[in-house]
Amino acid sequence: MKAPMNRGQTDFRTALPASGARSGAMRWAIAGALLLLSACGGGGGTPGDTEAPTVALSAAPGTVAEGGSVTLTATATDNVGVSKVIFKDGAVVVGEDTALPYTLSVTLAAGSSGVHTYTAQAFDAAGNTGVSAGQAVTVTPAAAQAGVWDTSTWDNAQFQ
Ligand SMILES: [Ca+2]
Repeated sequence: MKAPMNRGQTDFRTALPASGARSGAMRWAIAGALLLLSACGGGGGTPGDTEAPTVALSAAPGTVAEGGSVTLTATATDNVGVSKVIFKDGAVVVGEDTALPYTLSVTLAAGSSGVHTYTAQAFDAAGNTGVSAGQAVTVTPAAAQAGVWDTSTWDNAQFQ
């Protein structure tokens, strides 16, 4: 029973060399991922760093019309070093920055009117994270800023 099964496997690999190569590459990728994971678990060069970064966020302007943009600026510090800062609008990640200064420009699309609460989350190399307080930005509908009918002009046109 064993001999025919072994021969069957050999035939399969010979017929599909690409498949064998791909699984080999996958195994290599998995080994690499495991190495990365173990490196992170070891503290990323700073064993025992359990201190989370602190981060503060500012957002300007505080009120913007749809189609406009808001600049988010985070100030983050860590006992070892900040590796990246991600920016969130509510629970949605809107971007990240890995180098100083930690900033992001967010464009408010049509239909996004309302109050948006932004937060910044800072990470260090050991995976500790700190989250800023929320910064509220009010987005006004585009119609309230432009494109409103000037009825006094309209009435004049009717009378003339
Ligand atoms: Ca730290």
